[in-house]
Amino acid sequence: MSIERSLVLVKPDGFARGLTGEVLRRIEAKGYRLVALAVRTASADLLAEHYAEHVGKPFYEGLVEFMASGPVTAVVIEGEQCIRGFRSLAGATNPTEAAPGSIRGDLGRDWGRPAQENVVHGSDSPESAAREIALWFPDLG
Ligand code: D4T
Repeated sequence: MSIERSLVLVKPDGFARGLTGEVLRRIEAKGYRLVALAVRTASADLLAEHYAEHVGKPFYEGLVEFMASGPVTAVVIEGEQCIRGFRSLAGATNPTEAAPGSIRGDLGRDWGRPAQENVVHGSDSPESAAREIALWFPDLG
């Protein structure tokens, strides 16, 4: 058994479009448990830490600007292999290419803006999940 936790974000595009409930519905329908949930607008400092691995990449500035542009819903989910499971639910990073049936494939698209607006984030490894959960939910034991 490998019970994991993952950090999911409904990004500013998904939040603004009223898709938080739909994303949560898919997570719960899959069978994962919600452990913590908060609506907040990320500070520049939080985003710099969250996206530290992308510093210097051509899309970094646009990404951080987009992620600070409005509220997000931050969620900690739990379940066996939920890190890989949620990434599968989310679909490919590029919403134009994400498979129908996935969150990004069904709900995302290219809006012709500098940052890729792809509705959700999900941690990509147990190490990233632990780091990201500590950043977004410092009080969570
Ligand atoms: P996140 O981290 O948001 O779950 O996305 P992924 O894990 O699927 O993708 P990523 O780390 O490669 O990219 C992080 C974030 O940057 C945006 N992005 C990415 C972008 O705006 N332009 C790009 O060219 C790329 C590669 C989308 C997700």
